[in-house]
Amino acid sequence: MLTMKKMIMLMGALLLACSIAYASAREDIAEEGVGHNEAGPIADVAALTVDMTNQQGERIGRATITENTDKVRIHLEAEGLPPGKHALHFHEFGKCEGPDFKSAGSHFNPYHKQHGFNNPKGFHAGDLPNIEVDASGKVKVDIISAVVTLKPGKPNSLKREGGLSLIIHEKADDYTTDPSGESGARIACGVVN
Ligand SMILES: [Cu+2]
Ligand SMILES: [Zn+2]
Repeated sequence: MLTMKKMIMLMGALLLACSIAYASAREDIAEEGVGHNEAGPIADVAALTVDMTNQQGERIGRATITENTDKVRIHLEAEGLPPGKHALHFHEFGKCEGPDFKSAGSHFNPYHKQHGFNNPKGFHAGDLPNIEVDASGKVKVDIISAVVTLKPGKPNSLKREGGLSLIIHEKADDYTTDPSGESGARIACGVVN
């Protein structure tokens, strides 16, 4: 039978283990600086609206970008997309010329990093988590990024001369392979400015 002293020590050890696990989970999120938003709406400071267009030039949805202190939220709603996981990135130029959208250039990369959250030399400021399109071809998602800003004049600002673009890809981002995570063709594009 456990003595009272042993019971107290055991409980203390359990509590400590729980708080360490909690802290490391929090660090994982904070380190990445990018993720899906589960914390509810964020106050709108300065909003940007991005109309998303498919390879045929049809408007398929809209993204609304807002900022609260140090985090940017991207609220994306679109339809007519292939079901499944798709990469989503900010690309460096504000030009969406279909059908290949090559005009958008490479990933937005003001700090000269390599691509991918899991790349030791990563990641691009334009890298974002994959989105999941449902069986009906729709997506409605909130994504948080702490590595871009709407404040003008900063190297990582989404508000810049000539703008930049938001792109949805054919495939999921593997979060590792430089320069674009093996995410395939660019299937939708929207000018951010
Ligand atoms: Cu991309
Ligand atoms: Zn990238």
